[in-house]
Amino acid sequence: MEITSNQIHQFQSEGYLAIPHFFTPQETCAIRSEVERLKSEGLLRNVTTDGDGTTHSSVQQNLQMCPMSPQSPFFRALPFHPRIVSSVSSLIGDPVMLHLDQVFLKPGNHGAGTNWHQDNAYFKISNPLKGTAMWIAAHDATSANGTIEIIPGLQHKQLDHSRDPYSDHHIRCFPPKELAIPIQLPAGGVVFFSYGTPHCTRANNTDHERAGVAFHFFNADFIPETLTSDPKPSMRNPFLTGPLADGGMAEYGVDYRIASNG
Ligand SMILES: O=C(O)CCC(=O)C(=O)O
Repeated sequence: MEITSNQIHQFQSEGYLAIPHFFTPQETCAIRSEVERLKSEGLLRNVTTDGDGTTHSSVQQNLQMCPMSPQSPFFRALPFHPRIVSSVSSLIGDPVMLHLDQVFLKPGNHGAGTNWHQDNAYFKISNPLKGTAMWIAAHDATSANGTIEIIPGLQHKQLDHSRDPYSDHHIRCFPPKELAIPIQLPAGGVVFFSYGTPHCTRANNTDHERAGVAFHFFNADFIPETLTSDPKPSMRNPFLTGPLADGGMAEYGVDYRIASNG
């Protein structure tokens, strides 16, 4: 799968690109199974609060694990998948560096959303189009079960953020919601959206759980402030492309490019 020049143009002008059948059914099943394993081992935690930013809700649940990679060889290896590497490289340019991996799971009936925000309010890179999230629908993601929504065209507008009182650590902003587009995806579909693109997810009011797995990547010529100010550089930021790309050998002692090709 090659990202076309029209798709690159859409990402740059509108700040997002949805690809409904990015992963094969077998790959999708493996992603969902690994999310299930992490959940069943109690590794996801509820970040939803009752409106004071600290008291965890006993009813609403937004179950997050960030990062997954230290406890998941599968999610450590996944970003080295050649289809991911080539797509991200086309969208943000080389050298690509892996930034973060996480999962948000919304249980059926009481799954809470993640409020509006721009990732660049956290990461602060100088050109928000030089970083992208890749949000993977682990289950079919629909308006009914609270799929991700984005606002196109605002990727260069820096919105004001404040602490989200309905999360124990997130921040939120208040973009013009009438411009929002819900990104409905079959399981295994992905949406790439830039670090500047406002996005949120909604409550899951269906009977079935829904999870989104998110990876973030940046062009290493645009290092996020959160990483440059870290006195101990993270061991989780391998290069995916460029002269220093070694499949994660320097960080993990394993070359995941071989594993991904199998
Ligand atoms: O899936 C979610 O609830 C939020 C995802 C998100 O905010 C992100 O990937 O940046």
